[in-house]
Amino acid sequence: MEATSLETRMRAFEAAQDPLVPPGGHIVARLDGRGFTRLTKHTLDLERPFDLRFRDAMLSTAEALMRTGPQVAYAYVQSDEISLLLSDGPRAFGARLTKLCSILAGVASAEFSLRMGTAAAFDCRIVSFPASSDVTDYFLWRQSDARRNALGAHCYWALRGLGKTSDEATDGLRGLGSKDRLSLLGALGRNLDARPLWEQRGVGLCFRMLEKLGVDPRSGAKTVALRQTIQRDAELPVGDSYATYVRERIASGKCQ
Ligand SMILES: Nc1nc2c(ncn2[C@@H]2O[C@H](COP(=O)(O)OP(=O)(O)OP(=O)(O)O)[C@@H](O)[C@H]2O)c(=O)[nH]1
Ligand SMILES: [Mg+2]
Repeated sequence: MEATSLETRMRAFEAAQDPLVPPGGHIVARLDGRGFTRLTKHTLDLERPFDLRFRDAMLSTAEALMRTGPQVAYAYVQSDEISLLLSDGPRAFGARLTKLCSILAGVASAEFSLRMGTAAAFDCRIVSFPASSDVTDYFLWRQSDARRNALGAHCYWALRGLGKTSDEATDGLRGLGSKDRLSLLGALGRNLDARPLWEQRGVGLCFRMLEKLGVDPRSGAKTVALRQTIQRDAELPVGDSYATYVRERIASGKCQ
């Protein structure tokens, strides 16, 4: 077979399995650490249930993703997951879904592994939301997941601290709703309200333009250059205030 017809035939197979990001929607990418329960419990030596070095590695990973190529209007980090609202999602990497997903997962895996000094991997999924209100609901949903995870994790490690085995602690929490879990924590002398806000609310990241003052070396005139920095917000609002906060980022594509 001639080389060009072989290429045409092979390219057709590749193209048939290379879906495009749906046009016109609001694109969110969510990356999640693969097998991080094992990694955080057995491989790494971490504070439990929350660890600042782990959190900072996740935030650095989110920042690396924000600088990868696709424009990120807002990033949200909680536990081992990172959500990115892509403002040019339908266009990045020729809108090729597998290319977008694999590059984001690859960058996240590499950055986090370098930060923590051990091999770690992330998966990535892409969701296209038809309306901006769906995007707001999405981030409210992930934040409520952060709250539920934080409550569960504090209860679990409080029980472990009393000498319970992993199975006993898990069984002890099975079927307990949020109210019961809060009561349990209270009975064990722990107060979630005394913990840093980021544990229950996650951390938001967005781009901010900063003015950098300088001097033109030839004329000596004062100059102002704009520099793009990433702002981390570890004290996010909740409920309606968080919905407004997310809406502002969807509208402007950056911090307010
Ligand atoms: N010690 C510690 N563990 C953390 C921290 N943040 C997240 N984790 C753990 O990371 C794990 C994330 O869980 P999941 O993403 O649900 O589960 P997974 O094991 O990663 O499984 P898959 O995502 O399905 O591959 C949980 O076990 C959390 O307790 C932290 O700051 N400190
Ligand atoms: Mg995970």
